[in-house]
Amino acid sequence: MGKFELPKLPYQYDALEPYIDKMTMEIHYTKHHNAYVTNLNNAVTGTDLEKKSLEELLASASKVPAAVRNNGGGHYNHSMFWTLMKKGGGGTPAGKLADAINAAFSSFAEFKAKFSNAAATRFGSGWAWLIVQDGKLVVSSTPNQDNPLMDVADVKGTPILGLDVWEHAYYLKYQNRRPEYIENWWNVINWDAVAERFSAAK
Ligand code: MN3
Repeated sequence: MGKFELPKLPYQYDALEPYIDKMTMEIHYTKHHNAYVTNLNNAVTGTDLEKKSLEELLASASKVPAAVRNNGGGHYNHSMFWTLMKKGGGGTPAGKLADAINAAFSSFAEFKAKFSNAAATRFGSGWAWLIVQDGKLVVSSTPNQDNPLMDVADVKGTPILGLDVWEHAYYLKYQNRRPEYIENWWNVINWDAVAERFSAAK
């Protein structure tokens, strides 16, 4: 045991079928995310970094050991990712989030195209993001387990939506067809959760 813990998955492994298959969910959560938590704990336990919050560790990513940057990012990104999806999700956002998306990208369709392109064109492993930056919505992407909260990020801000495009997130079901995984993922987005993050970020 260490300071950081694997959060409870808010649904069953098969909840996001057929878009995200049960085996991928189970391995992704119990193996990949769990390993980030274990390795993060191993990297900070007994050091000064043990006193820092996860957000503080991410904000100083350029100064912490690579194991803290990689596994701290992995823990943060996946903890967020699970909450951004739900059974019966999808559709389009409403309210202030919808207004902000229309203001920033002209339309939901334009936003979806821009985000999907960021996810599809991230070379190798990484994430696509919708972030709040100085009160405005911006689409970006990061390599590996980096994220927009890190001081090393090219585009910084508060992430409110993120998509994991590591092969481990889709390869069992989609093999090399990352664009198909991305397109199907829009059917499981929990827009209420994204809207909550949006209002908290303002
Ligand atoms: Mn992953």
